Amino acid sequence: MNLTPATLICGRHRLDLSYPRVMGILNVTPDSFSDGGRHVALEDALRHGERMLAEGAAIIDVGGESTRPGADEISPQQELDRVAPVVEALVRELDALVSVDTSCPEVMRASAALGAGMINDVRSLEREGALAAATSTGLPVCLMHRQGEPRDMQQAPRYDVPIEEAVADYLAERVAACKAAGLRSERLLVDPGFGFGKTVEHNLRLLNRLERLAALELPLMVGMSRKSMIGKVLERPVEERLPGGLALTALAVERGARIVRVHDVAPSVDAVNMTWAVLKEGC
Ligand code: 9MG
Repeated sequence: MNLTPATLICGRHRLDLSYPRVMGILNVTPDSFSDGGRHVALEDALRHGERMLAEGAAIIDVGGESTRPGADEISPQQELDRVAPVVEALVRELDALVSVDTSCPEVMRASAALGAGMINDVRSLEREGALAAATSTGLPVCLMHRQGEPRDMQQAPRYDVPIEEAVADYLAERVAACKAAGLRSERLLVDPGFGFGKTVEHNLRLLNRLERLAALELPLMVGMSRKSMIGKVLERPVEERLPGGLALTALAVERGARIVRVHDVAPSVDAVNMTWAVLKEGC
């Protein structure tokens, strides 16, 4: 029986997940790996968010800390200074459903107060104070698997069990920790964390076995857009990874993903909708 909730309550917004949705990436980092920090200025960020919504994004994911391999951590205040004005403007001017990509308790609380509707934490609320902060916001939280920290995670990733088992076990553990802290499962999503402490082979196998995560009975989110797994398989630089990414998106949806986090919203919405049109006929 699939107990995955069809609707997430995201503050003022309801997010229907009875079909797959697209989350648009809005990096507000000066060193963002794929947009070169072009959206740091508030007006640029707002227009970029507006365009992604017009192209069919259901959620805008705003992040102020770069999580690309090798990136250094920044202070909570630096992160807040980057993220808060953008969250506020997207909510106030566009009434957008904003997800905040953060591991920082202060940023979670402040973003929720500004009207954000979701928390996306690549560290699965492991940072001190993050579990309590996320619980207090009342917002849904995406828990993501990773091995190591962005600074060193790609140095020599290895696992003692098949990657899909390692990821499923870790996520099950974090879900249990959230429930023990009072964060109900209706507010949780899970993400295998493609590229976070994984070799290309790990990433490919994980996508192949994505259905293993269905056992968690929570909405599944994935992010593969422009990542190096595409670059390495196809030998493409970052600006030529869209076709490879669309293929991965279609496969992820076929294997149960309900949110796909992407840079290129318009083609991804088409890929998701086309894949879903086929899958619906099998229901
Ligand atoms: C912030 N971020 C970068 N990559 C990501 C991914 O694959 N999933 C999630 N949830 N967040 C990500």
